[in-house]
Parts: sequence; structure tokens; C-alpha cells
Amino acid sequence: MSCIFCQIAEGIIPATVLFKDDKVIAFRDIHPQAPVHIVIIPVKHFTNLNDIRGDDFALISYIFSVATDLARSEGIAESGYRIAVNSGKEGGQVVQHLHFHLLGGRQLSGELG
Ligand code: DGP
Repeated sequence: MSCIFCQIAEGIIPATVLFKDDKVIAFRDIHPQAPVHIVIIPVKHFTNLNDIRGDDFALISYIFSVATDLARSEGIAESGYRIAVNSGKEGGQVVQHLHFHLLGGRQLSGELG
């Protein structure tokens, strides 16, 4: 298994895990870009958004519910936060396992690109 996020999901690579069930795992980003920077992934390996079809969109919806719960528990729900997905090379994706960034705890730039 070479995917680092699969290895985090399996517990092979350690991470600061904030949430885990059979579908989703959330952990703190190793190179945080903000005071709160959490990576939320499906346990099942999808390379990026191009792999999401049909019934898998229910999982994406669930990931958003996990993310908004984490925003509340991290204390950034009211001040504001960003949920971002880098999908594919020109989208800036580095780790080839679909993931969502939850960022907050400071004023984020208006720049998205
Ligand atoms: P992206 O550019 O969207 O593929 O972002 C990948 C993010 O994953 C990046 O912010 C750093 C984070 N990351 C990469 N490797 C590890 C790791 O081994 N552990 C943790 N906790 N985060 C990682």
C-alpha cells in the first residue's frame, strides 16, 4: 500500500486523528496553513473528484457534515472557515487520495488561485 492517506487510515502512519468511523477519517495537516488545518478523507481510496460517481456523492455530503461538525468543535464555526479540495495536477493536488482541507482560525485570503 503506497498511498500515504490510506496508510494513515490504516493506522500505519501516525497522525493526530480527530474523527474516524468506517467511512471517513479526519486528522491534523502535517504542514498547517492556518491555526486550524484539518484533512478529511474518505477511508475508501478515490484518487480525486473525477473518481466520484453516482452513489459516492452521498459520501461527499457526509464528509461535509463531518467538516462542519469539526468546525464547531474546533471553535471556528462562527468566525468562519474554508473547505477546499485540490483535484488533479493544475488544481494543486499533491497527495493522490481525495481529501478536503478544513482551514480556519485566522483571516483567510480572498485569493483562491
Ligand atoms: P494537497 O496539496 O491538497 O494534496 O494537500 C495535501 C496535504 O496533506 C498537505 O497540506 C500536507 C498534508 N500531508 C501530506 N502528507 C501528510 C502526512 O503524512 N500526514 C499529515 N497529517 N498530513 C500530510
